[in-house]
Formats: sequence, structure tokens, C-alpha cells
Amino acid sequence: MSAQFKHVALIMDGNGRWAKKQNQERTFGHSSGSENVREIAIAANELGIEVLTLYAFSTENWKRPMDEVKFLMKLPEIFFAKFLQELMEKNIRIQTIGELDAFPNDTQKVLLRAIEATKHNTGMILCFAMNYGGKREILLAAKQFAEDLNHGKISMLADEEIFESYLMTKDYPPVDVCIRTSGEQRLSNFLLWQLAYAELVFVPEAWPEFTPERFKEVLTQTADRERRFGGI
Ligand code: V0D
Repeated sequence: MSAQFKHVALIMDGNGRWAKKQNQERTFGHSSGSENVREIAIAANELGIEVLTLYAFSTENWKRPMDEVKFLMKLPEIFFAKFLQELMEKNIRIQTIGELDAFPNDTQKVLLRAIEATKHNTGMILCFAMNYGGKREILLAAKQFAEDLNHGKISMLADEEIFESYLMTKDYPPVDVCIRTSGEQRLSNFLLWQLAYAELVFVPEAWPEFTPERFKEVLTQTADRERRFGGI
């Protein structure tokens, strides 16, 4: 099936707008969105996807109202209280990309505990992009690259493959598909380098209403599209 895709990335947009449409607080949308992370992660795992990378918190999200940011910071803990056992049963491994040191200590601890608890799991990697920005990732990589060049650890002839080993996704296969929910057709600073050759899919549904069935449908359609336009 869609297991040909090794690495799928997701921009989980539209939670706040979805909540407002039904006269609920934006935070209700975030909680519902968090529940949907479980649904989609389980579906992705069943499809045999190796890495699912989710844009959970961007470097821009700090600009939101303080109460909303505070609420978001509690979501990882709630998520693990509900689902860690299930993640263990399904052999799913948690990882993160982004700069965790900007998060409150409690949130950092929760994340590190989940990464630690699942580090021997050999199934799908569920990677949360947290305080992540694509330009920032490339800048940090470029600085380290320059330092290593300076110290003679790499050659001036170093190519793209060497540069990629400085990115936060260095251990992952290339991103095959990036899906963004809620209709906006932008990358919003997500995985800029990694999406150079990826299929980009924009769906109208808000994240909380994006079902595992739709996820599978989107992946099947994308695989068909790739087959038809793939060149060979
Ligand atoms: C809000 C939609 C799960 C996107 C999903 C702190 C925006 C719900 C997590 C989570 C968020 C993160 C790391 C982890 C386990 C769970 C999460 C944030 C926002 C930002 F290890 N949902 N979720 N984190 N939302």
C-alpha cells in the first residue's frame, strides 16, 4: 500500500479556526488536535511509514497570546499521560527536532522522559517539530559546517549529502510527502531543505477533522500521481 512512503511530514493547521467555527475556545481546537495526533500516528504506523514528522510548535508560535502558549505547553504531558502506554505497545519511538531549551523546564522534562522511555522501540519514529524553524535549522547547520571547515574536519569540496548531516533530520530518510491541512498553500518555515523534492499536498479540512481514512486516501492519491508523473 502507501508503505512505499518512508517519511511523511504534516503541518497540523486549522485547530483554532475549527474551534471558533463551533463557538468554542481556540484551546479546545488544540486539545482536539492533540487527540488527532494519536489517530494519525496509529494509522501511519499501520501503513508501515518509518518516520512521521509533525509541526507541533514553530519558532513563530511564541507570538501568540500568553495564555494560549501556556496551554500548548501542557499538551505534551497530557498526550503522554493518555497515550504513552499505547505507543509502547505499538513499538512507536518518540523524537523531536527543534530547540527544546526554550521550553519551560517541566515541558522539557516530559519530552526527554518520553524520548528516553521509547528509545528502544524499533517501529515508526513519531517526530515532533518543537520550537522548530527551517531557516533557523539551516543557519545552525551552516555555522557548525563553517566551524568544522575551519578546523579541517571537512573539505571545501563537501557536497549536499555532507551538509545534510548537519541538519536535525540527519538520521531520517528523505521526506516523501508533506501534507498541510486547512487550505493554506504555504510551507511556513517547515523543513525547507528537506522538502526540495517532496510531494506537497494541501487539503481543505482543519487538522481536528482530518481522519485516518482521509490520510490514507491522500497518500494513495499521491502515490498514483507520482507513478503517473514520475518520469519513468
Ligand atoms: C497544538 C495540533 C501533541 C497542533 C496538535 C507544545 C497544535 C495539538 C503535542 C506533543 C500540540 C508534542 C510533543 C510530544 C507529544 C505531544 C503537541 C504542541 C502542540 C506544542 F512529545 N499535540 N501538540 N505539542 N497541538
